[in-house]
Amino acid sequence: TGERAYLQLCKDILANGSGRNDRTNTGTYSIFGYQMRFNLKEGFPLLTTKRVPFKLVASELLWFIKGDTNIRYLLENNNNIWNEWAFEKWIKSKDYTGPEMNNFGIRSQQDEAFNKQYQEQMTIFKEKILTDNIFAEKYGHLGDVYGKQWRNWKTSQNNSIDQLKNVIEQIKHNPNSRRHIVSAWNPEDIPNMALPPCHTMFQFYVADNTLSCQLYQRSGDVFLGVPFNIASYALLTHLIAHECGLEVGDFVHTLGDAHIYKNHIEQVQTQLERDIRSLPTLKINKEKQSIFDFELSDFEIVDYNPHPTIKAPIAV
Ligand code: UFP
Repeated sequence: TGERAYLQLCKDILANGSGRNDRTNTGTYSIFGYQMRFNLKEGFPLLTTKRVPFKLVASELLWFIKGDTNIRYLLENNNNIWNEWAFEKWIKSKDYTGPEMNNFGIRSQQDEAFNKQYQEQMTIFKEKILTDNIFAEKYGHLGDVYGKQWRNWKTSQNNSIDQLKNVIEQIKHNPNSRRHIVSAWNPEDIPNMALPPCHTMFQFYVADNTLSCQLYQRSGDVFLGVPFNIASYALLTHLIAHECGLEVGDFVHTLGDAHIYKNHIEQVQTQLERDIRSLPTLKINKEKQSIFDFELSDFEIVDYNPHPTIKAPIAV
């Protein structure tokens, strides 16, 4: 199964990864170029060797699909995965007057007193994003990240391109096309993004009434990010197949820099000791057709009985 391929990726990195320093100063073991294949007919690829939070995957994907780039929607859905990136912009702004928060990612892990201050400031920040419209407009945006590029790519002529809508139309009307591509990598906009897109571009492929998807991910945090990314693109493939009246085929996950952070090694080892269980299945509300109409309550994961969550610090 695909999960075996994921665990093999972890083993390969531990065995052969180069020790490299990285932007976050955490340090990684990394390899370059790797491919995993998940047959979506075998079940929904949420890892079973640790719990992967499907609700967070789904609300983030709906946020991309809406073309939204403001963390407010995520917070309204109790999704905290992008907070650090928005918070970073806030603490660097001239409006921020709280205690100095430089390098909060690393320092909050090393210094308990600092961590307490950081948690306090983060709580205040989240509350303001949720309740203060003007503040949310100013500090909730992450820049021209995924949602913007997928739904509203700005052209040099000042038009906008809805890549997601276009690709769905093409899948429906010209399924054999070899050009079913959505790109989040917009070189001109990179300087305006909180984080340059990790999942850089994806392509669809239709054969025998079946929809497959391949993702090129330039950079993958294999312990924390990648399990999430797998589930997200599997869900996207299901939704588009649903709208187009196609079966689901494979999700092919191609990675550029595939790395395990040095402070995730023990967690990975714990996970590798666990046995793989049977995959859950995804149920989608059949009353709805268009990918643009779905809400969180339209999806359900059934028969998911994973091993417990494994906690690990995120590198910011
Ligand atoms: N990362 C992922 N998946 C994602 C995402 C981020 O693995 O969906 F948004 C990780 C990869 C890397 C870090 O560890 O976040 C991004 O850092 P950089 O831009 O330096 O590659």
